[in-house]
Amino acid sequence: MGVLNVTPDSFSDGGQHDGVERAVARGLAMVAEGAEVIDVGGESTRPGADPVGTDEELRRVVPVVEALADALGGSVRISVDTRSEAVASAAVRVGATLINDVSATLWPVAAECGVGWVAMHGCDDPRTMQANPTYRDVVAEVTAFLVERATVARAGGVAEVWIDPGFGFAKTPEHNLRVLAHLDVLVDTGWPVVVGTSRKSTLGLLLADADGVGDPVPVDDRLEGSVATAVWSAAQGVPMVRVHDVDATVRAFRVAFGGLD
Ligand code: HH2
Repeated sequence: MGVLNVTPDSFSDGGQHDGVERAVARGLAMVAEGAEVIDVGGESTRPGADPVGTDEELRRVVPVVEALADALGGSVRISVDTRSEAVASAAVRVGATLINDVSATLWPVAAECGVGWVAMHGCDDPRTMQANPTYRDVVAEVTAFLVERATVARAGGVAEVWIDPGFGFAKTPEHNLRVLAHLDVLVDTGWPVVVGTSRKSTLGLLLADADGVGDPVPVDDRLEGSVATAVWSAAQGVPMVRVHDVDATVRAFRVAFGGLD
């Protein structure tokens, strides 16, 4: 899943894909690099981000999904990364077939529209989610939350349900690493898992440690961490990773998984 943020303020690619033409070009480039899903998002949910009004989010997302769907002609899926019911259903009307829902609440829209749904853990409110994340057992609690959400959605009529532990959402770096180390627990639930570690700050900390420097490495210097954690996730049985750097990830996957029969 390639990330296409059409926002001015996303933490790693904000403002880079402004305008429908530039956004579509980036989406098509990711398809050429090997992405099988393009995830279009019009609201940053980075820690501390303010919510975007529905009208503005619609204005950013819908024309891009529509133009991309036209250009792709159904060969590659489009997902819409949103917490808004209105944006999710508008995006589906113009060609999205997957609702990537960091709020884990929008399954009724997916049921009504007959599309897939990703339930992510941890994003109740980006303004406060990093204030003091506390768990007794982060892996067990995240898993229980996601299985409950998935079960409710399936019973409510969503045929295609994915679960995502929400790396970087309402979690300390230690929580993130614990979740990552125990992805097998999520995979063993039987629900298909999505993981999005790409360019996130926990990787900046790990890379700083690896480099022996004090401060987290900046967001544009986290490629190895992004690729390594994507490969790790896939090796644990995760069938979809959400990444900004599609080319590097696909190349790494070819080496890691495409070798001997
Ligand atoms: N992470 C982000 C956004 N959406 N969706 C899923 N399913 N999983 C994730 O881990 C996830 C997500 C945050 O990353 P990004 O879109 O790059 O940044 P921003 O929220 O600043 O736009």
